[in-house]
Order: sequence, then structure tokens, then C-alpha cells
Amino acid sequence: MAAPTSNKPVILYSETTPNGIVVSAYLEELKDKYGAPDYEAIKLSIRDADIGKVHLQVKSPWFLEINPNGRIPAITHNGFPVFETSAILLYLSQQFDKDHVFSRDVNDVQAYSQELQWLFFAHGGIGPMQGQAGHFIRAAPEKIPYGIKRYSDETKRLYGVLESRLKNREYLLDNGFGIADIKAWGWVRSGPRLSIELDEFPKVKAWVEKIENRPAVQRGLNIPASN
Ligand SMILES: N[C@@H](CCC(=O)N[C@@H](CS)C(=O)NCC(=O)O)C(=O)O
Repeated sequence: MAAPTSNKPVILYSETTPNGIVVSAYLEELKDKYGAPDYEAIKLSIRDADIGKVHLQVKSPWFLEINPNGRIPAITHNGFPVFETSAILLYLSQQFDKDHVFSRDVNDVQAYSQELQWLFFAHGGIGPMQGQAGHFIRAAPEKIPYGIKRYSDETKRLYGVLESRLKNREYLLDNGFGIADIKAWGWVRSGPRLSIELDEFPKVKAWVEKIENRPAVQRGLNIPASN
């Protein structure tokens, strides 16, 4: 079966997970600031049990054409596919954040590098480590204390890096709230679900709360809506 169609310029394929919500929150931020992009959110199943049975499943052949990695989130913009959360955030910034409200100008070499550094830190560090902690704590068929400890400790260490970064600044970059914050926030907000309490990291806790209070972010948490 073919990909679902839409007459909107941007289609978001997602689910309300730590990776999914960063893209929906950012799309809502862009809409608040610029009134664009107009987009449609399509909810995909990430359940293995739905493979081959449910058309809107991440391993469906039509979706693998959009994201060969078979994971949410992904977008298409006028038919052009983009996958990986941070690549999506950067792409949407170049297309829609024309005043560099949420993202740095590639020509401002150091500011842009700072943005990439924190995006990569969150994308390559917090996401995978916390994802593995979640797997060993909640999903693994057997309880493996070594795996639980290794990934929980590493996640806490990374939160410690954020804590020191936020000691003298409100947001991760010098120039205020933006895509690096959104990317890291998506995971850090759910640390407590893995018993990684944010009270240990007061600056991080305050930063999460500030981001969470943004109306666009609140809307993003529920996009795509449940069926
Ligand atoms: N590195 C990817 C990670 C995406 C990811 O792991 N997505 C999860 C949900 S949060 C998923 O689609 N899992 C389905 C599967 O593994 O089959 C990104 O940043 O976009």
C-alpha cells in the first residue's frame, strides 16, 4: 500500500515519544512565530506486533522509503524526506526560521558550531544512553542489573554535564532558547520515569519546567493526537 497523502507542505510522521515530541514542539514553535509551516501529523505505530499488519507502522515498505531506518520521527517537505530528529530540526530551521529566533545562522560560524555541539551531545549522548536505560529498566525480558546501572549512571552523568552548562546561563546556547534545548528537553523531561530524579539537578529541573511552560511545547506533547 502507498504512503498516506496530504495537501499540506509538511507531513510529520510521528508518535508522542521523547524523539517524536521534539519535532512536533518545534513545528508548533515555528507556527507561533511565523504562522508556518502548515503541516499534517500522521501517527505511526512503533509496535513490533503491528509489523506487516498495520499500514501505518514504522517498518511498512512505504515508510521505509521516507526513513530507511524505520523509526519515528520523519517529515516530508514538498515530498522531500528528512529523518533523524536533529537533522529534522536543522532542516526546518533552514527552511522556516528565517529570523534565527530558534536556530543559529550557518554563516555565524562559532554560534552555529555551538548549536551543533549541543545538538550532537543530546542526539549522540542523552538519547541513546537514556533509551538503553529505558530498555533495561522497562522492556528487557530479564532483569539485568549491570545494564540498568551502566545506562542509568551514564544518563545521570550526562544530566550532570547539562547541570554545569546551565549554571551560568538560562539555556544551552548563549543566545537563548532554541533547537538544542528542544532536542535535549525531549529526553530529560522523562528521566523521572526511569527513577532519574531531577531534584539532583536543580538547574536542569528549572530549565525543563521553563521549556515545558511554553504553549507551543505543551501543544507539541499531544501531536499526533491519539486515534
Ligand atoms: N536517532 C533517531 C531515533 C529514533 C527512534 O529511536 N525512534 C523510536 C521511537 S522514540 C522508534 O521509532 N522506534 C521504533 C522501532 O525501533 O521500531 C532520531 O533521533 O530520530
